[in-house]
Amino acid sequence: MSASYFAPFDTVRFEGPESTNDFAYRWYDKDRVVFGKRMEDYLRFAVCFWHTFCWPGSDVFGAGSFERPWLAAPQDEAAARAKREAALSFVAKLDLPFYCFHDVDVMAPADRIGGFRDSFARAVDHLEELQGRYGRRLLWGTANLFGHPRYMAGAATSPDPQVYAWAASQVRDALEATLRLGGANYVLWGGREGYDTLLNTNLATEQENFGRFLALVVEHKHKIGFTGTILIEPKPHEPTKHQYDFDTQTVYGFLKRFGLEGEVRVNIEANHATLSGHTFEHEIAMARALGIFGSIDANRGDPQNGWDTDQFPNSVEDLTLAVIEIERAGGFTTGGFNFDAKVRRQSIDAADLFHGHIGGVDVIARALLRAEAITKDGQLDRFRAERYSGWVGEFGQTVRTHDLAAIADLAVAQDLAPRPVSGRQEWLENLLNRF
Ligand code: XLS
Ligand code: CA
Ligand code: CA
Repeated sequence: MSASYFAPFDTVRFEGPESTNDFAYRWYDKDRVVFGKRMEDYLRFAVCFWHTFCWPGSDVFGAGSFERPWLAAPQDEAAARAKREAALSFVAKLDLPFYCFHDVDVMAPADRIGGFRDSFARAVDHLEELQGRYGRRLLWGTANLFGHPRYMAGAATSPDPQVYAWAASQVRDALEATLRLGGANYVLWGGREGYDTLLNTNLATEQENFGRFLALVVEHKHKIGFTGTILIEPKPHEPTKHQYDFDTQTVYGFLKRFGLEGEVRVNIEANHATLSGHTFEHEIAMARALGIFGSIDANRGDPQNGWDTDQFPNSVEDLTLAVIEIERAGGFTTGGFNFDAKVRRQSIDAADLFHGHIGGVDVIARALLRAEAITKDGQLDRFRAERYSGWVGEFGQTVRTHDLAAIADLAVAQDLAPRPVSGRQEWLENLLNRF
């Protein structure tokens, strides 16, 4: 009931823009070299377990609409096995290199801590075997510290130290599993690390506990010899009213406070960026400027909806700006593009899972080609460099190195009258539209 679910579909291959095959890539040509790397190595695509194999198509008003055999069966070890088989076989059918999971996504549910650990351990053994069989790799692992009712008031920020300890057990096991499976990163998304009301919340205690938890995770990572990257995934709200990892700049302040800015980077999700009132490229540019760019969760929101709709990306224009920023950051090191995206509730067929991923892959591949053309053209980068060129001249150097009074004296002595210079926004927008 598992690998056979995708059996009617052939492996998706590159056929070029003229192809009439709905199950082919038009732009993602994995061996084509862009920015000096094979597309597959540059983009490092991953498929996620939670939206694609665990979510049944339910919403707050209605039940699951998808017919996935492993979800219809009782949620026991056999169903979990079937789900894992289906998942890895699907990643192979898409011919994408990576996948991502939360502990609870891949295992049969268990409530007591001992049973939970055993069930997860069985899942990890099986995943190791499947990775070998299907030739797929783990982009990142994580622990789900938000789904179970015990986490309703947070995990590392829970008022209850027993909940904190449960979370520590899950993170230890998920981190060690990530190491064993050769994962490139470990993600921490603070889904309920925030509050619903200040009336019952001690902000100071919660943030101290949160910072210490992160420090403990980093310490354990070094202890076990995990050389991948620890990533925090910012999100401003949802499920809670306010989340502490609000956006990239806030996360950086938090890392600085706990002395972890050299240890932890960010996993930027497009829809979380827009929920925080920023653009996707703003978050990447900010991470780059602060030296903490790590990885991407690719998706999009709906401009008319104020929540996390997690739709597949479909705008080459938006993605081009994101890829330009990624290239400016030097490209991915351990990170990649994870599809944290789900098909719509009415897209109930196995075929829809292919359409969603194929579309997302092609949009990003096309954006990559466009970003390369814009970067090679050079006008965009030259304009920006020229705009700041005063800072490399003699006057700029003096301003950079003197104290406030000396700079002020210089302004007075030279009777300065700086001339406003056009920012040329419309010209820059026109320039981009030529590609
Ligand atoms: C939810 C988040 C979550 C993280 C991993 O909004 O995107 O799925 O990526 O816990
Ligand atoms: Ca995400
Ligand atoms: Ca999301």
